[in-house]
Amino acid sequence: MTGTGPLGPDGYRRVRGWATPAAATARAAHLTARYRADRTEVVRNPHLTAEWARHAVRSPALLNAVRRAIGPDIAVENTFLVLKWSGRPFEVPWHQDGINDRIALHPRRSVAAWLALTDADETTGCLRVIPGSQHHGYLPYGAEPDAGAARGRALSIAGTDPSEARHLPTRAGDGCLMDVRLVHSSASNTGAGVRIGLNIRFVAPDGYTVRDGSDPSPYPVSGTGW
Ligand SMILES: O=C(O)CCC(=O)C(=O)O
Repeated sequence: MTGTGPLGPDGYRRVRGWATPAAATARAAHLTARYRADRTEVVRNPHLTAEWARHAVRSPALLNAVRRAIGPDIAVENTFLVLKWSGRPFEVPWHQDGINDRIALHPRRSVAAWLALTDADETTGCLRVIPGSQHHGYLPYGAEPDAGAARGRALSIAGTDPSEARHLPTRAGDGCLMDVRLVHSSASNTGAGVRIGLNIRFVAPDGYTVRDGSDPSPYPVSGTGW
């Protein structure tokens, strides 16, 4: 499916204040203490196990922005927390969030979110996006055998031109929404301190097609259409 989509011509929008900077930073400090010993890089579906993540996916500032994009009935399709440790190679390759071997998200009925728990900039591995890339629809992808911690999940898109990329430096407590077709990536953290972000896929009731027969079990966060 091609076309501009629910987030305008660039394919992404900033989200301000899903948490206060102090609250986001305090949560990041807890997570850093918890995961530092084994340098955990990806925690899958924390919204199913951790109160702070259940709270984050329901943040009013975030849900209001998601409602504007896809309507009032919203569920979380999945989440994962990404921790990029300073000096440790972990690059997320160019990919689109809305398509993989398991599921296809419908671009006008789903949206991806990235929430910063720490400040993120070019040196610590903030998001990089190709503005407008959603216009091309879903692109052919391949498995990325050695793709950092998205390990086993990451996809790469051949032919992405990094010179078209825009970095999205983001303060702790802010974030962004992305069209599920937007091509994006993030580099390794070569700066000081850990960089932590929560990735969320939001769907409307008719916002996805399961491709492999698995059970999608969406987690409702808004509306009555579930
Ligand atoms: O947290 C990051 O650096 C980006 C991860 C990402 O783009 C994704 O998992 O889809």
